[in-house]
Amino acid sequence: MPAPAFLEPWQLRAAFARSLSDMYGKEVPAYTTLLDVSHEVNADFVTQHGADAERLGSIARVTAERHGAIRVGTPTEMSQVARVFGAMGMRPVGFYDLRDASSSSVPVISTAFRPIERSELARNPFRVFTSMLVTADRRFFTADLERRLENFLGARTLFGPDLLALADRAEAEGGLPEDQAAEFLRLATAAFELSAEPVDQAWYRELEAVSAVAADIGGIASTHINHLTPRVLDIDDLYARMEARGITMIDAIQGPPRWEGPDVLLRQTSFRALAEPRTFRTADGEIISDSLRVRFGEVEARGIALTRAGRAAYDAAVVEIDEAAAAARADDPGFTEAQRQEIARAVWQKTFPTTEAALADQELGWFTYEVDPAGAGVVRQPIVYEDFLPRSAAGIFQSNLTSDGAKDASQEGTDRDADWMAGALGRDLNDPFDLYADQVARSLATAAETLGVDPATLTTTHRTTGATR
Ligand code: OOG
Ligand code: NI
Repeated sequence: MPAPAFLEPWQLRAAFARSLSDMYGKEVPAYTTLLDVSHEVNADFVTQHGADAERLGSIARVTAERHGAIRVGTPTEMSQVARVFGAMGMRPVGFYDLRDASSSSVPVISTAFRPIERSELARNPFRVFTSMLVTADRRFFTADLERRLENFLGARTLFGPDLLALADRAEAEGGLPEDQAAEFLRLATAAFELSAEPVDQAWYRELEAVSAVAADIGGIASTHINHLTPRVLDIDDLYARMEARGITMIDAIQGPPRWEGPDVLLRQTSFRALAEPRTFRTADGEIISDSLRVRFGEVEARGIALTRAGRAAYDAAVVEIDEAAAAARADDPGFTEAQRQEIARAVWQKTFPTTEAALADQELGWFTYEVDPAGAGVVRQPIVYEDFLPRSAAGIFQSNLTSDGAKDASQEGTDRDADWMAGALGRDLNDPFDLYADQVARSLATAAETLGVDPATLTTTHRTTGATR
């Protein structure tokens, strides 16, 4: 297919996801293994489950689907990232505070950039979890360290003027002509490449003693993609196949347990990437070779998006599982991950219904409705969860850190919330629940109009069927 002469935001987004994936595969060979195994898992799943396998996204979408993770230092850098992603139709969604979600020292707050329209998500759902340092938080940084960190971050340029000018143009004009698109994609990809510049050893180590994440962000003069995550249709199968290949995964799959009911939200797991060679400048100005272990491999399975009530039930279930597991561990030091999974499954069985129909009826999950082409009723379709989970994110950060760092719990944390993040971004921050609710309302309005009824009564007065169950 010839390259289009003008690339729309979704085409830039899809091309960027491919370009990052190619670059990351060269930098981190284990990622390529992960992609191979993911493809095998997905192909086998489709063979076994037929049309049902595509209930939460077409196989074309799932195969291309990735999320990336990046980390920046300042509100200025955050607002620049928002412009680069804005060019590709990716909007900031959700506010995550990982400072308290983690027992290790993770001094960041985050949002996710992603498409928000249903049609855009179907074209390419590429999303990037984006974290920024909270340098003012005294639990992590003294006033002196904050000042030096701010000086360091203020002196660097992550995104050059040419990249930002092309990004602004793409956003204003709804895309870019092909030559400018190619230049934009080249510069955007390069901005997330691992730099060969020597790292100031003393500075990096000083920050690392506080937090490995802080060192990764503020210890070097550039940024890089931290991981790129493919989506699989069966994460338990993937986990087993990776271990069988001799790749040691973290102890657990984060998020909901494997169980017999519908998959909800997000399940993720990861493995530690190998140490990557990096050069350092020592205090005497000598350049030495050493290595850093900050990047890792991650994979995920996505389930149905939960309503606020469903999410509250999920959050309560997580607490209950934690408490029960802690009690069991106290009684038996040999307590295993398999036993924890058993506890989790039992809690799940009493928290969530085992069918999509009940999840919809109890208003725990989000579903869209379309007029059934075969009759007068409506067909219910689950909405896939497009976002992240703070606790899983903290778990992923934590399980891949080289050390816990240091956190002074006696200090007061600095307040940061969604409004603050919107201010830093210089853009509206979308609420994920509002986006899902909006999708449902629009589907109901369209179906009701076709059938000539009131949208509020649609699901109660018309026979509702699931597409395949
Ligand atoms: C981000 C960790 C969070 C996820 O999938 O929850 C994340 C990071 O390591 O920068 O990517
Ligand atoms: Ni991730």
